[in-house]
Amino acid sequence: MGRLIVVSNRIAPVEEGTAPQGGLAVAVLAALKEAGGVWLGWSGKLLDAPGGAPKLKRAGSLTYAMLDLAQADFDLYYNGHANSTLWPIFHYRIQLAHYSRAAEDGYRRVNAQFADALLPLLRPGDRIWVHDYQLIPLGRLLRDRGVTAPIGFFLHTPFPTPEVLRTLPTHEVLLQDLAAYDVVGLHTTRDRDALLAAWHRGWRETPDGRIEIGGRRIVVESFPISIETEEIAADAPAAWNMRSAHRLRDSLVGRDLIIGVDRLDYSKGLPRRFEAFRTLLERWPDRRGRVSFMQIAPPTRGEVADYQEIRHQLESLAGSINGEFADIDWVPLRYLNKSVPRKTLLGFYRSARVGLVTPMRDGMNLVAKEYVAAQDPEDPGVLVLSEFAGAAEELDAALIVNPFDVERVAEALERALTMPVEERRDRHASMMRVLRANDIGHWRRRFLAALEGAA
Ligand code: ADQ
Repeated sequence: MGRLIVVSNRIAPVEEGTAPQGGLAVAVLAALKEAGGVWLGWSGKLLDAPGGAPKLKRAGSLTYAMLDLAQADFDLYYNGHANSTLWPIFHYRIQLAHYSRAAEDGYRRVNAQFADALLPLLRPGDRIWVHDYQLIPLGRLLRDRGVTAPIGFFLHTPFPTPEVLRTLPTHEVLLQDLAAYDVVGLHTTRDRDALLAAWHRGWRETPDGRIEIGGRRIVVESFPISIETEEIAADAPAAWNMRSAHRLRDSLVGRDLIIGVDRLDYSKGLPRRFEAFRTLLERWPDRRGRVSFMQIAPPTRGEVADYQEIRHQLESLAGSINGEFADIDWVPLRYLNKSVPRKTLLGFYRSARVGLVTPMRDGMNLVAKEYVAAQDPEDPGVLVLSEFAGAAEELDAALIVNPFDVERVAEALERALTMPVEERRDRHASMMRVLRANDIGHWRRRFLAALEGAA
């Protein structure tokens, strides 16, 4: 088995003796440690002019290759085409997409820079694993440069249906880019079907389940990403006992807690989620003073105007809900614009009677899975989950809601808050079976096996 080469927009080098933050970093590092290899990505540093070769940092059998980017290119590539065009379209928010040729040119230029940076680092026998919508053209750019190694691509976002994809003026190019990979991985069967539908009649399925397209045979499959299920379940009791979790529960003085944890992103459905909580307090007045909703949402992509707007909208909504319902000793909605350390988060999940996860669209949503894994199996909380999160395909024992139906989400909250412990245990056990069978290690091994098969 050859080395593994991982390419992602951002690279997260882990200092000796510390643990990686987040499931993806955990999965990627575990894979890289097993096989040895290289992780190439943007260093986080921006320059006035394009930087040269990536800086290399060795850690055992693993090399971090950190690429500096020019500020002007980064604006077009990351804030521009990736986050202001592809992200909204892939999340079915076509009104929010701001396509420009200049931004797309910048996106392709940076992808070419990644390809050029990778070329001298490659050795015979390597396998390449490219991550996410920022780097879709990379596979074809590597092929153009003569790379014959197996190249896999995993998309962390949803893939939109053909009519939505068509709003991207250059969708044909994107579809050709994707066809240049040996393995294309998506979160759900829905996303896989959408990609195959977008390729239209240009493909056929071979007897071994591969897809023949453009004279090549490739694997196109759903690989639902997951979490470190056992580690989270094992760490959660201690996290529940941390000072931060005690502080939180002390402040609740026996009230039920509903928790939401998301990056501040318009795809996460936060305005309607706040409205659903307001509806709960309106329709069930006896909930007033007896339940608190804590939404943790650190701002991201603050340079993109639509993100500034959603932030203002939420501040205004939170203010209006608290203004209407708060009492001298009760603040109904706690809205925190900050990130929380992972361990602390586990303690918060376990302290919450309800996990409220209502994106309008989400590739998978790992918060939903983490919330379930962190529960006390004897007295678990209830997950209220959007049908438009990829996680809903696996976690069908959650209370599944349509996030566009605010009344229905409020009803699900009321149902969750009154659910008998037997039903909570049954639903939790059923979801834990799924999360144990498909944890992050399983996800990584399945993808790498597919890539190996392509070698
Ligand atoms: P995200 O959109 O970032 O990921 P998600 O899947 O929920 O969404 O992953 C977020 C991760 O960051 C989780 O591990 C969570 O614990 C952590 N996190 C979120 N908010 C936090 C906060 N306030 N403080 C601390 N940690 C926080 C993208 C896609 C998803 C897909 C993942 C992985 O949009 O659909 O599930 O990639 O493929």
